[in-house]
Formats: sequence, structure tokens, C-alpha cells
Amino acid sequence: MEFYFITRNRHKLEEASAALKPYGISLRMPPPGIPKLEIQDQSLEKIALLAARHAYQRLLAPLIAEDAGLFIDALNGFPGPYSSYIYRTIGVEGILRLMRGVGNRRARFKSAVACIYPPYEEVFVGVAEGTITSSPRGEEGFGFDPIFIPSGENRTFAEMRVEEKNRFSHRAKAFRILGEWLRGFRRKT
Ligand code: ITT
Repeated sequence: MEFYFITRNRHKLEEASAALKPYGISLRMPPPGIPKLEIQDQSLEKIALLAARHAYQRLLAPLIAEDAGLFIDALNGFPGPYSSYIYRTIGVEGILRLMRGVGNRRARFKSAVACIYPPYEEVFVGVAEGTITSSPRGEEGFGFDPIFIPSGENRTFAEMRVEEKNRFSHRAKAFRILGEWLRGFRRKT
């Protein structure tokens, strides 16, 4: 089984591909000229679904789009659905500045994975609970990985290889639920 994965982020592609491998599902990036629609909304599920529908109108093939974000308790869930923009503007250092002197470091990553597998449309969600560090650590991964420690670990996501990050990550959880759902179809056919 093969799906297009509508993303420009190669790290996401690598993580999602590793999570889906046990299900015999492979992912590939869309051909050039298929941009990912990025609407502004409070709901990651809606952002992912609209991006998937938009790409499907052009590709007419089974596909997946994901939207993810970091939700920090002490900042009332900021940057949440705006994580991509906030990463590009104030970045990791900006978030650490906002968190300076803040005792409550709890945060979670959330991933919404929208799949169009005609005639079906489904959205799967994965969450990784954790805490925000006081300084960046690690070179792996992308985005806010250097400042996020998943619960039950003492390393940041950026100090882990893909397979290790996938034991905890929001993305791997959502993609594994997708893998189980698709496996159900194969049993029926
Ligand atoms: P595409 O839209 O092309 O898929 P993106 O990186 O812009 O790639 P999102 O729109 O889902 O992805 O943006 C979410 C942002 O949240 C992303 O830019 C990161 O800064 C952050 N983020 C999401 N998942 C993350 C993860 O696993 N590790 C670190 N940061 C993550």
C-alpha cells in the first residue's frame, strides 16, 4: 500500500514512514506543484483535513496530510495550531524566553493525521505528554524537539534517534492508529 504524504518536512516523512513500516504501508512526497494548504484555525484536525481534501482535488489518489503543534500549559496552550509560524518567527529561543522563571513546565505535542482513502476520510490524533527544558539539548529531529522531554524520559526528542522518538511521539501514535485502521481493510478484502 502506498500513500502520498502532503508535507514539505522530510523529518515528518521519515518518522511517519518508520511508524507505518510494520503495517506494510509506504509514503512518498507529492510531485512538485502540489502545495500543502495551510489554513488558520484552532483545530489541528480541521487544518489537516482541509489540507488533505485540497491536495486530493489535484492528485485524485490516496493521501495523508498532518498538522501538529506544541501546547504549553503555562502559556494557555500557546503556540498550539500556530506552532509552525511561531517556530519560524521567535523560534526555540523565543519560547524559552517566554518560559523564563515559569515553574509549571508541562506541555504536550499533538498530531492530527488526515487520510483520504476513497470513499473514506478519517482523522487520527496522537498526543505526547512532557515538559519544556530550560535550555535546548540535542541535534536530532526538528522544530521544538530540543526543548521537549517526553514523560518517562530524561532526554529531549532531539537527543533521540527516530526509532526512539517514535516510542513516545504524538506523530508515531497517530500514524500507528492509522496503520491499524488500514489493516482492518486488508482483513476484509
Ligand atoms: P508541513 O506543514 O509541510 O507538513 P511543518 O513542519 O510546517 O510541515 P506543521 O504545519 O504541522 O508542520 O507545523 C507544526 C510545527 O510544530 C512545526 O513546524 C514544528 O515547529 C512543530 N512540531 C510539530 N511536530 C513536531 C515534532 O515532532 N518535533 C518538534 N517540533 C514539532
